[in-house]
Amino acid sequence: MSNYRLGDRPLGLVASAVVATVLTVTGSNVATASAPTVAATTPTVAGASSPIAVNSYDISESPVSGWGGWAHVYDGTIEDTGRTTGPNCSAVGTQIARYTNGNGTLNDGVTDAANLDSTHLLCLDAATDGSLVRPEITVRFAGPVLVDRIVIHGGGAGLNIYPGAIEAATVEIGNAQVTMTSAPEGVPNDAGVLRDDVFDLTTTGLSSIPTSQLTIGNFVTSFFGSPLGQAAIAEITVEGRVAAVPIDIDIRPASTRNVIELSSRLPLPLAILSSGTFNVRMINVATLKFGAVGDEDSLLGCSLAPDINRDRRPDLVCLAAIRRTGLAVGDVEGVITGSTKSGSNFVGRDDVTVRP
Ligand SMILES: [Ca+2]
Ligand SMILES: [Ca+2]
Ligand SMILES: [Ca+2]
Repeated sequence: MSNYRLGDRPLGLVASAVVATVLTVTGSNVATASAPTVAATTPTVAGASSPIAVNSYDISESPVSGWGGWAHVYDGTIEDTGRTTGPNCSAVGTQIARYTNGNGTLNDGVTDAANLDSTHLLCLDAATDGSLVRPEITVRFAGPVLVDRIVIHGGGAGLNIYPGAIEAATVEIGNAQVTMTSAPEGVPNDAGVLRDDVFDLTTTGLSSIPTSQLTIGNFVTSFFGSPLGQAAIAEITVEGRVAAVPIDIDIRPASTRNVIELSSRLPLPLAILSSGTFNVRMINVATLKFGAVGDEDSLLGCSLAPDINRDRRPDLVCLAAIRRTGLAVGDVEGVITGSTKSGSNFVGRDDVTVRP
């Protein structure tokens, strides 16, 4: 434990910390580095949580690469905030920059770099101007998703205390913010602290908000209970589900009242309507579910229909067994869900009046 000198805020702690790719920030306050290869993983299983590719990220305030002997790369815009790291961060006078619209160390697929290169060290303490450095990291996705889990990988750099030091943070999705503690995960660092920090959003309302980006900030870090004004992040990975795209449906196409009589033995007709952005020919019919919440196995069959709503686009008409829909007196809408042949999820809703 003598390697961990908390009192004097050690630098990288690895003597051979060679800064492989140091971004040089010039008088124009903008610098770039070569683009890393980003592995794109797109979930295909409806309803199951799987990796979501991070397509770009921002960091609102961060010391530039090379701070404390830690190096990172970033191919977006790096602007000088005019502030520098203060006496409570390990390297006084290092420029604090704003990173926007790029890819780099935090999404290059390398989660456990064995040295200080490829790990981004953040400052969480006061700048030389006396006010706190408050890094907020925004990660973006290719399309709307429901985020279940965020993993902040601390990296594998030996003999240092920063990987896994995050204890809590505030996660923001849409207009909602939740401050939560993280769960330790992964392999231990040399101090015995698990290197990764996991934020499980499934216990919050955040995982039900479709979003193309999230922001994480207000980081709280510690080392065995002592405050620690820095955080090492080698990678941020996200797991979640592709959010369903809304489509138009028409329950009982011949009627605007959409009365459903639970005692009726007749099948309930409903139409899935094409639009300028959705073609019913792309539907994987085997995935369709319809009922009170949209996961009911109630459909007896579907067939492509001539144009139901007279917009010159083909529609799909399905018949549902009412008793299998889960609909009950008092319900006010019916929901259909499904996937296209290419794996995109969709959801359609229409008003209903349910009678005994
Ligand atoms: Ca990485
Ligand atoms: Ca109708
Ligand atoms: Ca139509």
